[in-house]
Amino acid sequence: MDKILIRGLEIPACHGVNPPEKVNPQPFIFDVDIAADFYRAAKRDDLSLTVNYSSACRLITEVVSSNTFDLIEKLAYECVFALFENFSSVSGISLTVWKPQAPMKRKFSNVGVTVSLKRESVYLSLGSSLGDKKATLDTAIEKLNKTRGISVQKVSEYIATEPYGGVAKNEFLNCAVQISTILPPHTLLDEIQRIEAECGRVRNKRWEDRTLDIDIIFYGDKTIRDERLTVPHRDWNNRDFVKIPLKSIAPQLF
Ligand code: A4P
Ligand code: MG
Repeated sequence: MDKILIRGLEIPACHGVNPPEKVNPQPFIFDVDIAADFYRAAKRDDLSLTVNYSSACRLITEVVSSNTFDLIEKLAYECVFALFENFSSVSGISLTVWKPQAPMKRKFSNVGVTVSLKRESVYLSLGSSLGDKKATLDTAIEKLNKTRGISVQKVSEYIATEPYGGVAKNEFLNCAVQISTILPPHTLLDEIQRIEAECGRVRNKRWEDRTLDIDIIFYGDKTIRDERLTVPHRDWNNRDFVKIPLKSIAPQLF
Protein backbone atom coordinates (compact mmCIF):
# COMPACT_ATOMS: atom_id res chain seq x y z
CA MET A 1 0.00 0.00 0.00
CA ASP A 2 1.40 3.42 -1.02
CA LYS A 3 1.26 6.20 1.57
CA ILE A 4 1.85 9.93 1.89
CA LEU A 5 3.30 10.76 5.30
CA ILE A 6 2.86 14.14 6.99
CA ARG A 7 4.74 14.63 10.26
CA GLY A 8 4.65 17.43 12.81
CA LEU A 9 2.08 19.70 11.14
CA GLU A 10 1.61 22.34 13.84
CA ILE A 11 -1.58 24.41 14.01
CA PRO A 12 -2.46 26.81 16.85
CA ALA A 13 -6.15 26.46 17.75
CA CYS A 14 -8.76 26.53 20.51
CA HIS A 15 -9.94 23.05 21.46
CA GLY A 16 -10.51 21.68 24.95
CA VAL A 17 -13.05 21.12 27.69
CA ASN A 18 -11.79 23.96 29.94
CA PRO A 19 -13.23 27.42 29.10
CA PRO A 20 -9.80 29.18 28.81
CA GLU A 21 -8.79 26.65 26.11
CA LYS A 22 -11.69 27.86 23.98
CA VAL A 23 -10.25 31.39 23.74
CA ASN A 24 -6.46 30.99 24.15
CA PRO A 25 -4.85 29.16 21.21
CA GLN A 26 -2.42 26.32 21.98
CA PRO A 27 -0.46 24.11 19.56
CA PHE A 28 -2.02 20.97 18.05
CA ILE A 29 0.38 18.77 16.12
CA PHE A 30 -0.65 16.33 13.42
CA ASP A 31 0.95 13.16 12.09
CA VAL A 32 -0.98 11.79 9.12
CA ASP A 33 -0.64 8.70 6.90
CA ILE A 34 -2.70 8.88 3.70
CA ALA A 35 -2.99 5.60 1.78
CA ALA A 36 -3.78 5.52 -1.94
CA ASP A 37 -2.42 3.95 -5.10
CA PHE A 38 0.29 6.26 -6.50
CA TYR A 39 1.43 3.97 -9.35
CA ARG A 40 -0.14 6.05 -12.16
CA ALA A 41 1.03 9.33 -10.64
CA ALA A 42 4.56 7.94 -10.38
CA LYS A 43 4.48 6.49 -13.90
CA ARG A 44 3.38 9.80 -15.47
CA ASP A 45 5.06 12.05 -12.92
CA ASP A 46 1.74 13.92 -12.67
CA LEU A 47 0.55 15.81 -9.56
CA SER A 48 -3.10 15.63 -10.65
CA LEU A 49 -3.01 11.81 -10.24
CA THR A 50 -1.98 11.85 -6.60
CA VAL A 51 -3.05 13.47 -3.32
CA ASN A 52 -1.47 16.89 -3.11
CA TYR A 53 0.04 16.92 0.41
CA SER A 54 -0.06 20.67 0.53
CA SER A 55 -3.85 20.61 -0.20
CA ALA A 56 -4.25 17.98 2.54
CA CYS A 57 -2.39 20.20 5.03
CA ARG A 58 -4.53 23.18 4.00
CA LEU A 59 -7.71 21.19 4.54
CA ILE A 60 -6.60 19.99 8.00
CA THR A 61 -5.65 23.57 8.91
CA GLU A 62 -9.09 24.80 7.84
CA VAL A 63 -10.92 22.18 9.93
CA VAL A 64 -8.68 22.77 12.96
CA SER A 65 -8.71 26.55 12.95
CA SER A 66 -12.35 27.17 12.00
CA ASN A 67 -13.87 25.05 14.79
CA THR A 68 -13.78 24.79 18.57
CA PHE A 69 -14.28 21.27 19.91
CA ASP A 70 -14.13 19.91 23.44
CA LEU A 71 -12.35 16.70 22.49
CA ILE A 72 -9.28 15.89 20.42
CA GLU A 73 -11.17 12.70 19.47
CA LYS A 74 -13.78 14.91 17.73
CA LEU A 75 -11.03 17.02 16.15
CA ALA A 76 -9.29 13.91 14.78
CA TYR A 77 -12.53 12.45 13.36
CA GLU A 78 -13.51 15.76 11.71
CA CYS A 79 -10.10 15.95 9.99
CA VAL A 80 -10.31 12.34 8.82
CA PHE A 81 -13.88 12.77 7.51
CA ALA A 82 -12.87 15.94 5.63
CA LEU A 83 -9.85 14.23 4.04
CA PHE A 84 -11.92 11.25 2.85
CA GLU A 85 -14.67 13.56 1.55
CA ASN A 86 -12.26 15.77 -0.40
CA PHE A 87 -9.87 13.15 -1.80
CA SER A 88 -11.85 10.38 -3.47
CA SER A 89 -8.77 8.31 -4.35
CA VAL A 90 -7.75 7.92 -0.70
CA SER A 91 -8.28 4.36 0.57
CA GLY A 92 -7.14 4.72 4.16
CA ILE A 93 -6.12 7.36 6.70
CA SER A 94 -4.39 7.17 10.04
CA LEU A 95 -4.26 10.54 11.81
CA THR A 96 -2.73 11.34 15.19
CA VAL A 97 -3.35 14.66 16.91
CA TRP A 98 -1.00 15.65 19.73
CA LYS A 99 -1.81 18.24 22.37
CA PRO A 100 1.55 18.83 24.14
CA GLN A 101 0.28 21.74 26.28
CA ALA A 102 -2.92 20.04 27.49
CA PRO A 103 -3.78 21.38 30.96
CA MET A 104 -2.64 18.57 33.26
CA LYS A 105 -1.08 18.96 36.70
CA ARG A 106 1.56 16.24 36.33
CA LYS A 107 4.55 16.57 34.04
CA PHE A 108 4.05 14.72 30.75
CA SER A 109 5.82 14.76 27.41
CA ASN A 110 2.77 14.55 25.16
CA VAL A 111 -0.85 13.38 24.89
CA GLY A 112 -2.75 12.53 21.73
CA VAL A 113 -5.26 10.31 19.94
CA THR A 114 -5.07 8.31 16.72
CA VAL A 115 -8.00 7.61 14.38
CA SER A 116 -7.47 5.02 11.64
CA LEU A 117 -10.17 4.36 9.03
CA LYS A 118 -10.31 2.53 5.70
CA ARG A 119 -12.70 2.96 2.82
CA GLU A 120 -14.61 -0.27 2.14
CA SER A 121 -17.19 -1.45 -0.35
CA VAL A 122 -20.25 -2.87 1.43
CA TYR A 123 -23.39 -4.58 0.14
CA LEU A 124 -26.67 -4.18 2.00
CA SER A 125 -30.02 -5.90 1.59
CA LEU A 126 -33.11 -3.79 2.36
CA GLY A 127 -36.62 -5.10 2.90
CA SER A 128 -40.01 -3.67 3.84
CA SER A 129 -43.35 -5.44 4.40
CA LEU A 130 -45.42 -2.84 6.29
CA GLY A 131 -46.77 0.60 5.33
CA ASP A 132 -45.74 2.44 2.15
CA LYS A 133 -42.91 0.04 1.26
CA LYS A 134 -41.51 1.96 -1.72
CA ALA A 135 -41.49 5.26 0.18
CA THR A 136 -39.72 3.56 3.11
CA LEU A 137 -36.98 2.08 0.89
CA ASP A 138 -36.54 5.47 -0.84
CA THR A 139 -36.24 7.22 2.55
CA ALA A 140 -33.83 4.61 3.91
CA ILE A 141 -31.50 4.99 0.91
CA GLU A 142 -31.62 8.78 1.25
CA LYS A 143 -30.81 8.50 4.97
CA LEU A 144 -27.91 6.13 4.24
CA ASN A 145 -26.47 8.61 1.74
CA LYS A 146 -26.86 11.51 4.19
CA THR A 147 -25.00 9.66 6.95
CA ARG A 148 -21.47 11.00 7.36
CA GLY A 149 -19.01 8.33 6.26
CA ILE A 150 -21.47 6.56 3.92
CA SER A 151 -21.88 7.18 0.23
CA VAL A 152 -24.44 5.21 -1.80
CA GLN A 153 -22.88 3.88 -5.01
CA LYS A 154 -25.48 1.58 -6.60
CA VAL A 155 -29.13 0.73 -5.97
CA SER A 156 -30.87 -2.29 -7.53
CA GLU A 157 -34.46 -2.31 -8.75
CA TYR A 158 -37.05 -2.89 -6.05
CA ILE A 159 -38.60 -6.37 -6.32
CA ALA A 160 -41.79 -7.75 -4.74
CA THR A 161 -41.10 -11.06 -2.93
CA GLU A 162 -43.06 -13.69 -1.00
CA PRO A 163 -42.39 -13.68 2.78
CA TYR A 164 -39.61 -16.10 3.70
CA GLY A 165 -39.26 -17.93 7.02
CA GLY A 166 -42.89 -18.65 7.92
CA VAL A 167 -43.42 -15.71 10.34
CA ALA A 168 -44.04 -12.60 8.20
CA LYS A 169 -47.39 -12.69 6.36
CA ASN A 170 -47.13 -9.73 3.97
CA GLU A 171 -45.47 -9.43 0.61
CA PHE A 172 -42.03 -7.74 0.89
CA LEU A 173 -40.39 -5.12 -1.29
CA ASN A 174 -36.63 -5.83 -1.40
CA CYS A 175 -33.56 -4.26 -2.94
CA ALA A 176 -29.77 -4.35 -2.72
CA VAL A 177 -27.52 -1.33 -2.24
CA GLN A 178 -23.78 -0.91 -2.64
CA ILE A 179 -22.24 1.71 -0.38
CA SER A 180 -18.74 2.99 0.04
CA THR A 181 -18.07 3.59 3.72
CA ILE A 182 -15.33 4.48 6.17
CA LEU A 183 -17.44 3.40 9.16
CA PRO A 184 -16.16 0.23 10.85
CA PRO A 185 -18.65 -2.71 10.79
CA HIS A 186 -20.20 -2.21 14.26
CA THR A 187 -20.46 1.56 13.79
CA LEU A 188 -22.18 0.90 10.44
CA LEU A 189 -24.59 -1.48 12.24
CA ASP A 190 -25.39 1.30 14.79
CA GLU A 191 -26.19 3.71 11.94
CA ILE A 192 -28.29 1.09 10.12
CA GLN A 193 -30.28 0.39 13.29
CA ARG A 194 -30.78 4.15 13.81
CA ILE A 195 -32.20 4.40 10.27
CA GLU A 196 -34.44 1.34 10.87
CA ALA A 197 -35.77 2.98 14.06
CA GLU A 198 -36.32 6.34 12.29
CA CYS A 199 -38.31 4.45 9.65
CA GLY A 200 -40.65 3.06 12.32
CA ARG A 201 -39.03 -0.34 12.90
CA VAL A 202 -40.35 -2.04 16.04
CA ARG A 203 -38.66 -5.29 17.16
CA ASN A 204 -40.97 -7.88 18.75
CA LYS A 205 -40.46 -11.22 17.12
CA ARG A 206 -37.69 -12.39 14.80
CA TRP A 207 -38.70 -12.46 11.10
CA GLU A 208 -42.02 -10.68 11.73
CA ASP A 209 -43.38 -8.09 9.28
CA ARG A 210 -41.44 -4.84 9.51
CA THR A 211 -41.40 -1.33 8.05
CA LEU A 212 -37.68 -1.65 7.34
CA ASP A 213 -34.93 -4.21 7.70
CA ILE A 214 -31.37 -3.51 6.62
CA ASP A 215 -28.87 -6.37 6.65
CA ILE A 216 -25.15 -6.18 5.94
CA ILE A 217 -24.51 -8.91 3.38
CA PHE A 218 -20.81 -8.27 2.62
CA TYR A 219 -18.36 -5.85 4.25
CA GLY A 220 -15.35 -5.76 1.90
CA ASP A 221 -13.82 -9.20 2.18
CA LYS A 222 -14.16 -9.32 5.97
CA THR A 223 -15.50 -12.30 7.91
CA ILE A 224 -17.08 -11.32 11.23
CA ARG A 225 -18.63 -13.65 13.80
CA ASP A 226 -19.58 -12.12 17.14
CA GLU A 227 -22.67 -11.59 19.28
CA ARG A 228 -23.84 -8.57 17.21
CA LEU A 229 -22.70 -9.33 13.69
CA THR A 230 -22.38 -12.22 11.28
CA VAL A 231 -20.80 -11.15 7.99
CA PRO A 232 -21.20 -12.35 5.29
CA HIS A 233 -24.87 -12.59 6.31
CA ARG A 234 -25.39 -16.17 7.49
CA ASP A 235 -28.18 -17.14 5.07
CA TRP A 236 -27.74 -14.80 2.08
CA ASN A 237 -27.01 -17.57 -0.37
CA ASN A 238 -30.36 -19.31 0.31
CA ARG A 239 -32.50 -16.23 -0.25
CA ASP A 240 -33.66 -15.14 -3.69
CA PHE A 241 -34.87 -11.83 -2.23
CA VAL A 242 -31.21 -11.10 -1.41
CA LYS A 243 -29.51 -12.81 -4.38
CA ILE A 244 -31.60 -11.49 -7.29
CA PRO A 245 -31.18 -7.75 -6.54
CA LEU A 246 -27.57 -8.27 -5.42
CA LYS A 247 -26.64 -10.07 -8.63
CA SER A 248 -28.08 -7.21 -10.69
CA ILE A 249 -25.66 -4.68 -9.13
CA ALA A 250 -22.71 -7.00 -8.35
CA PRO A 251 -22.57 -9.91 -10.78
CA GLN A 252 -18.87 -10.37 -9.91
CA LEU A 253 -19.89 -11.70 -6.48
CA PHE A 254 -21.57 -14.75 -8.03
N1 A4P B 1 -27.06 -9.18 12.98
C1 A4P B 1 -26.15 -10.17 12.84
N2 A4P B 1 -25.58 -10.12 11.65
C2 A4P B 1 -26.14 -9.08 10.98
C3 A4P B 1 -25.94 -8.52 9.68
N3 A4P B 1 -25.07 -9.08 8.82
N4 A4P B 1 -26.66 -7.43 9.33
C4 A4P B 1 -27.83 -9.01 14.21
C5 A4P B 1 -27.57 -6.88 10.18
N5 A4P B 1 -27.80 -7.36 11.45
C6 A4P B 1 -27.09 -8.46 11.84
O1 A4P B 1 -31.73 -8.56 13.49
C7 A4P B 1 -31.38 -9.23 14.68
C8 A4P B 1 -29.92 -8.99 15.00
O2 A4P B 1 -29.11 -9.54 13.99
C9 A4P B 1 -29.49 -7.52 15.02
O3 A4P B 1 -29.70 -6.92 16.27
C10 A4P B 1 -28.01 -7.58 14.66
O4 A4P B 1 -27.20 -7.37 15.82
P1 A4P B 1 -33.09 -7.83 13.38
O5 A4P B 1 -33.06 -7.02 12.14
O6 A4P B 1 -33.38 -7.17 14.67
O7 A4P B 1 -34.14 -9.04 13.34
P2 A4P B 1 -34.65 -9.83 12.12
O8 A4P B 1 -34.36 -9.13 10.84
O9 A4P B 1 -36.06 -10.23 12.38
O10 A4P B 1 -33.80 -11.15 12.23
P3 A4P B 1 -32.78 -11.66 11.21
O11 A4P B 1 -32.27 -12.96 11.72
O12 A4P B 1 -31.80 -10.60 10.85
O13 A4P B 1 -33.73 -11.94 9.99
P4 A4P B 1 -33.36 -11.62 8.53
O14 A4P B 1 -32.33 -12.60 8.15
O15 A4P B 1 -33.10 -10.20 8.35
O16 A4P B 1 -34.70 -12.00 7.83
N6 A4P B 1 -38.83 -12.45 3.40
C11 A4P B 1 -38.71 -11.67 2.29
N7 A4P B 1 -39.37 -12.01 1.16
N8 A4P B 1 -37.94 -10.53 2.30
C12 A4P B 1 -37.27 -10.15 3.43
O17 A4P B 1 -36.58 -9.10 3.39
N9 A4P B 1 -36.66 -10.68 5.73
C13 A4P B 1 -36.68 -11.47 6.81
C14 A4P B 1 -35.82 -11.17 7.95
C15 A4P B 1 -37.55 -12.66 6.85
N10 A4P B 1 -38.27 -12.92 5.60
C16 A4P B 1 -38.15 -12.12 4.53
C17 A4P B 1 -37.34 -10.96 4.61
MG1 MG C 1 -32.44 -8.34 9.87
